[in-house]
Amino acid sequence: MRYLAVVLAGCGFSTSVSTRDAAELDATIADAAPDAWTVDACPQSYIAIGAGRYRPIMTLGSFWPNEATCVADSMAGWTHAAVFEMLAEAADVRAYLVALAPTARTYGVGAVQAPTAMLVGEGWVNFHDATLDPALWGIYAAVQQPDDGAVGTTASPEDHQQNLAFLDLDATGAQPYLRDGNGNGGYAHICECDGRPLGMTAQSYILGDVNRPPQ
Ligand SMILES: [Ca+2]
Ligand SMILES: [Ca+2]
Repeated sequence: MRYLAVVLAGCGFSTSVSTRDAAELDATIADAAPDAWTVDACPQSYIAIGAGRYRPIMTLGSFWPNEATCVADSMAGWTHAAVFEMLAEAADVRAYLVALAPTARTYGVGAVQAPTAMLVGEGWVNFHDATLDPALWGIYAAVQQPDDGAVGTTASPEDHQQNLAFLDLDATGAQPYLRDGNGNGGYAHICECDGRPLGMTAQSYILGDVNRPPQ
C-alpha cells in the first residue's frame, strides 16, 4: 500500500488519501492484507480470538462514534468494526463474547446496507466492500433478519429504518449472528485489526445512512 489514511474524527468521517492514482487505490483496497503484515502489528489492546485480533467496546453508545474509536486505534488503517468473512469467524467471536456473560448484548460489526436498496436483504456489503454473506443473519425477536425494523420479512420494501448490522448475543436460529439495527444508541461494538482499511463503498454507505446524526 502506497499510503492510505482514513480518519474518523469524532462522529465525522473524513478521508485523506495520497496515492499515485485512483485505479491503484482501488486495486489496493480489493487486495488482502499486505504480504508483510501480520497480526503481531496490531495494537496490543486487540486480543486473539481464533486467528484474528479483536477489541470489544462494552460501553454502550451509537454506532458512529464507536466506529470512529475503532478506526482511531490504527493510524495505518488496519482497524474497523469486525468483518466476518466466514461463518466460523462469527462463531468464534460470538462464543468469546457469550463466555463473558456481558450486560452488553448487541455489538456493531462491519456491514452496512446501500442507501438506495429497495429490499431489506438487498445491497449489504461488509467493510471490505464484499457482498455480505446472507447466511450470517440470525433470527431476532422471532423475526428473521434483516427486517429493517418490524416489517417482518426479507421480501418487504426497504424504508431504511435499519441499515447497519450487529452481532446480537440474543439472536437465535441456525446461524445466530447478525441482525440489522439503526445505530442510534445502546450498542456495544466489536473492532477488528486485519491490516486492511475500511472500504470506500462501505464508507460511502455509512455516510449516506439516513439514520446517521447530522454532523
Ligand atoms: Ca434497511
Ligand atoms: Ca432488525
